[in-house]
Amino acid sequence: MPASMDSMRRSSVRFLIGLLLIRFYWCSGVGDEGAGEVGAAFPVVVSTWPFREAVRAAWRVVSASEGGGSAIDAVVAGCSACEELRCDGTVGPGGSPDENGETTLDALVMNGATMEIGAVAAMRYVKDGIKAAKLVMEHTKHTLLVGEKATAFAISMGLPGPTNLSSPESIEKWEKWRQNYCQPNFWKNVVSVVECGPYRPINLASVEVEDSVKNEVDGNQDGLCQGYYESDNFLEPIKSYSKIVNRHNHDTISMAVIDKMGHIAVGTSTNGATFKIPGRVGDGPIPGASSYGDDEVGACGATGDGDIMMRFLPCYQVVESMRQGMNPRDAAKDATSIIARKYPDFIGAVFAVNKEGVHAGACHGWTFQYSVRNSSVQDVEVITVYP
Ligand code: SD4
Repeated sequence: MPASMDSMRRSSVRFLIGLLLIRFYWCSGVGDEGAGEVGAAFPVVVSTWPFREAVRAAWRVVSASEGGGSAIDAVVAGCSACEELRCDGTVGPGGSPDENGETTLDALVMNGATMEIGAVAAMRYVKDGIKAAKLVMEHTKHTLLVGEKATAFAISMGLPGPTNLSSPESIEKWEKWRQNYCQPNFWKNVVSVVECGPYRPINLASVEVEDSVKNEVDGNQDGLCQGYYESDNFLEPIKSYSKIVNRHNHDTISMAVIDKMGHIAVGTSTNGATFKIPGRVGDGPIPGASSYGDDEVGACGATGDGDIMMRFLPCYQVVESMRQGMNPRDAAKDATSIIARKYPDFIGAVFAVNKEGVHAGACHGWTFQYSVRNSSVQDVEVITVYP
């Protein structure tokens, strides 16, 4: 080979190696820089309330070595932990008895990569709410199953049951409530012949009422219940739900996880509102009400008076506001303010986390706490948000 050709070949090889090296350094530069940012941002777990064990359970999954678990698996692990621990007595079995003394579960899980959702509402006799929701998402084309049919589905798909979801605490709470003439409760504009119902619409003329009931109520002029309420302070009519909704009879776990790949999942699990009317479904299993997430934008979790909040889909609102460019703090504040303008007494809170892992919370009517775990903290960090 002539010397000139040999030298040309050597320079070409050097050039190619050079190119490769440049490309390698350039990639690893972006990778490092990207990884730096990404590492600070996600994986991340955010949850309503100081539910530390639930957040740790999710973190263990999503931060595991060799890639880490998926956001979905982490959300399910986190919410399941809360169900097993019966966080605050308001998640999982054994809490929030309804008017019949029964505990039922509401739960939802959402995959922010595909926008698939699975949910169960007013589910009886199965204690694994979030796992049932995941089964709906992964093994059906539906979004929401309810009541005993949700129970049958969950058991048929392998979850344990039927199980009594009451606990000594929930039964005791319910018995005390019965002794207190079933006050407070969620009825309005009704009369009752005896305490604790059955209740009838206050305008008897407009409904069909059994004769016996009608006669008894007519005999009581304004209706027994109404007079009764007015004569006694602690039995006064419920003017607003905020009287019966507070931190101790009403909260829930809503969780958002961003995994190492940047995929987002959200989940919610709750046993709903204490002394709810049987059949009531709260915001827990309603997409966009209790939680919502989209890989392209970020995620949101909510807690509070679900009967009010679900009318506004606050988490959908938060995510869509962030999509339009709002930062998480403003989006969270805006979503709670929208509700407060119509219901100044409502109690509730949301957290927002954008796809970079930046988070914030907002609340109304109570002081709210949410929990965060990412690689910039050693353990779960609890953040307090004031109204
Ligand atoms: C509900 N929002 O059923 C749920 C439960 C709760 O804070 O208390 N959330 O209304």
